[in-house]
Amino acid sequence: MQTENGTATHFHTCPLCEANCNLKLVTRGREVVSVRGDDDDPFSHGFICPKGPAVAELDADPDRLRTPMIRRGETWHEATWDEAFREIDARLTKILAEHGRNAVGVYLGNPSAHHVGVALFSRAMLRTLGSHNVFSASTVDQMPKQVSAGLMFGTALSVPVPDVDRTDYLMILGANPLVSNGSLMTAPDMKGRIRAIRARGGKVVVLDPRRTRTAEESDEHVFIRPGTDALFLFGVVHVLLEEKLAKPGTLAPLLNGLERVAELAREFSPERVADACGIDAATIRRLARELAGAKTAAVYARIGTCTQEFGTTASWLVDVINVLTGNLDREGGAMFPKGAVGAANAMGAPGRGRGVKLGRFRSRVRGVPEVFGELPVVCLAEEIETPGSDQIRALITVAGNPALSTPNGERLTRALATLDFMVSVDIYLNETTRHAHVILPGLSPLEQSHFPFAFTQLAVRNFARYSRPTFAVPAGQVPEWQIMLRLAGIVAGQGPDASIDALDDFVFEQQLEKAIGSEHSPAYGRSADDVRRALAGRRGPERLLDLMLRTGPYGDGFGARDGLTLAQLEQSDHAIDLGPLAPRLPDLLRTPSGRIELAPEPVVADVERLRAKLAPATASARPLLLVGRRDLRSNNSWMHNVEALVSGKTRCTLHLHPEDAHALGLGDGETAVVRSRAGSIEVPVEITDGIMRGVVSVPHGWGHDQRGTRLGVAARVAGANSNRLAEEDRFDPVSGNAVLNGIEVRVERAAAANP
Ligand SMILES: Nc1nc2c(c(=O)[nH]1)N[C@H]1C(S)=C(S)[C@@H](COP(=O)(O)OP(=O)(O)OC[C@H]3O[C@@H](n4cnc5c(=O)[nH]c(N)nc54)[C@H](O)[C@@H]3O)O[C@H]1N2
Ligand SMILES: Nc1nc2c(c(=O)[nH]1)N[C@H]1C(S)=C(S)[C@@H](COP(=O)(O)OP(=O)(O)OC[C@H]3O[C@@H](n4cnc5c(=O)[nH]c(N)nc54)[C@H](O)[C@@H]3O)O[C@H]1N2
Ligand code: SF4
Ligand SMILES: [Mo]
Repeated sequence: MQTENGTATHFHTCPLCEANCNLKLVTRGREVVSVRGDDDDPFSHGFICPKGPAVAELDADPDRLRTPMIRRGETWHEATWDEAFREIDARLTKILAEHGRNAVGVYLGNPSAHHVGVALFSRAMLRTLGSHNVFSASTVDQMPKQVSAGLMFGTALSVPVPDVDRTDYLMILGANPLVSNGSLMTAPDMKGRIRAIRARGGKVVVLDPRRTRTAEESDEHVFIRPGTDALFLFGVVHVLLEEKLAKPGTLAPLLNGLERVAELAREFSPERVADACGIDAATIRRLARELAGAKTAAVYARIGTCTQEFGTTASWLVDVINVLTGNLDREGGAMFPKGAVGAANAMGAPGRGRGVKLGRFRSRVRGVPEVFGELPVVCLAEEIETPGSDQIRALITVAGNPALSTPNGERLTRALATLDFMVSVDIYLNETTRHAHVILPGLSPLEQSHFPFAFTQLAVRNFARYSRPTFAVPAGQVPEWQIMLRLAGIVAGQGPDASIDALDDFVFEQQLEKAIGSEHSPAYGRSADDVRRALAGRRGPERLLDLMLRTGPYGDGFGARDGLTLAQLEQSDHAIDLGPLAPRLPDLLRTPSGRIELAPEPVVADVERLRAKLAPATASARPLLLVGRRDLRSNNSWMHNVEALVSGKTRCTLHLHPEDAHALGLGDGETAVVRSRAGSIEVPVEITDGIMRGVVSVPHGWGHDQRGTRLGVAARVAGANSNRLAEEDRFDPVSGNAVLNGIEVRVERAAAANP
């Protein structure tokens, strides 16, 4: 929409976090004049956080890379795309020829999940490469939840989300959605939603070792000792069964393994877990009764319960409780969204499937099992360092900063420096990409289209929204889906100039076969030629998206019925509302049994390890435990180069309880050294009673003081990398997920800084 003063209005989904707010942008030429929330969007209703407007500064950031870069020694040179791809081809092809596929590793970072082009086309690159050494940010994040959901319901994204807009009781563990804006729960404006629960007479309870902003908005906050959620949740299960409060109702005929759960829960009485959790038994019993007694209730848990010692067990127990209280799949409980595209639980035969298989291969050095086709990132450094066949000699990183975001950042940093060759697809020269030999820059978010590919499968209300690019792709830049395909061409041995069109067609044809081949597809029976013709004007992500939308659960089946098409979404500046969550059982299940596996074998087998936690510990023998936290103006490691977000108070501080500070002789603002088995960092102390005694907190994603980066703003507010304290030998054995919370640390005054 163009106006007389030369400005234009555009709408674009904010790509920064899972909330997927719609932004209303006013532009003049290539400049963004203002960014606001889109009041007319039926999904985000005008909500944005302070990071939304920062998309404009990210777009304008002079440090953001716009040209491919090649490094010779310590010096970076700007290169043409052809030069960059020729360099990659020459060096990767040689390594592949001499050492085989596993010699090339890949790391996919978090933003790859927020970019439809990367999300759809990185798979082609990975499949063509065929390396076992694929890693991602998922194993420093949500993998435990995906494993537990996969085992219980049959696909890795069958993750129940709390029906926040209708629930009467919400229990939140290890999540701070007022600051993070929610994860595995796409729900803009959680503050408004929590207030609404309370306004309609409901209750919100938060269990967290910190009194978070979410806790402050809630009815009750309970401090919980890090890493003990599985014990607490077992305590709740114990009470539900012992006091005969469990009432799975209509779910009962769908359950396998209820007896096994009851057996396991027997020894985890509230009285036995209380001490370890730091929560008295009476409180655990009361919370269990409240959950059972509420008209509707949902238990929701996130990062704090995933990135810890018992990540899968805790994630599993959350849904066991949702089942036992009869709240799974019912309005106001924990429900399954129905994603508009790509939802494996909405495709193929309903009600039964192949389920998930884990551990189909193992990492070379430590023998850690694979999860959903990738290896845990805690194994990355050793796979680079350890000589032998299948040693990683070359690495491709895509939208990731593992040097800051994964355990033992110092060791990984050293390992990256030893690689024979490294390519990074990224928008910054940062702590990770400085080790690359070639950097291929992605685009500004405003120069590309957007579709919340994974997140329509995780939203608290079903919706679809497509954003056209606000700005055209600048001359001489390349969309990331094409970068993925050119890399695919190289690893396929087709050289640096393989035809993008041919590769794009190849990816499309494979998807086409899947999309119309199943008798359950709404487009079943359409000829491939009809579909090709219908999509003739489209290429790349848009062609795939249109195909997936139209053959998805809301799609028009290419004329078979009334339904969604990409053309419809393109015509709408705002989201298309697809209604409140609706019950989906039993059709959603893809387990081989066609039932909910309430006691999946790999999870049950790990309960033994949890039992060891029941042994009483004396308070004095309890070490300080480190947890993380997030700041509203931060986004993992990579939005720290935006002045508007990092100005003001120092954010990378050590939260310390006043009594712990007193015992350690540390004052507010003094510099502390924090040490773990992996390493040490120095951070300023911030004394606060908002943290549990015996627990300290440092946010992750900082540590921008490393040489050879191009982050003018971030380097001034460097902070320290908390992941130098995270230990690469501690992970949740079921999912391979790293332990980032509940790390034993020692804290003392820094000698140099405070003589
Ligand atoms: N201690 C501790 N560590 C944690 C966590 C924690 O809670 N505590 N949280 C973990 C979690 S949840 C996550 S998701 C991970 C994140 O781990 P990573 O994904 O490895 O790290 P990010 O900080 O998200 O880095 C994103 C990278 O993508 C680049 N980038 C941004 N936009 C684009 C784009 O459009 N295209 C391309 N090609 N690149 C882009 C950025 O420059 C940056 O290099 O960190 C984890 N690490
Ligand atoms: N502002 C901002 N927003 C973000 C991000 C960001 O970096 N900054 N990152 C995005 C990403 S990638 C993700 S995955 C999401 C994550 O979103 P959330 O899961 O909401 O993550 P956090 O805000 O880190 O909240 C985790 C909470 O767990 C608590 N905790 C730590 N250990 C334990 C424990 O053992 N038990 C319990 N019960 N609690 C514990 C911490 O104190 C913290 O309050 O946020 C996303 N949104
Ligand atoms: S909450 Fe903030 S960062 Fe997340 S999508 Fe909305 S505006 Fe963007
Ligand atoms: Mo994440």
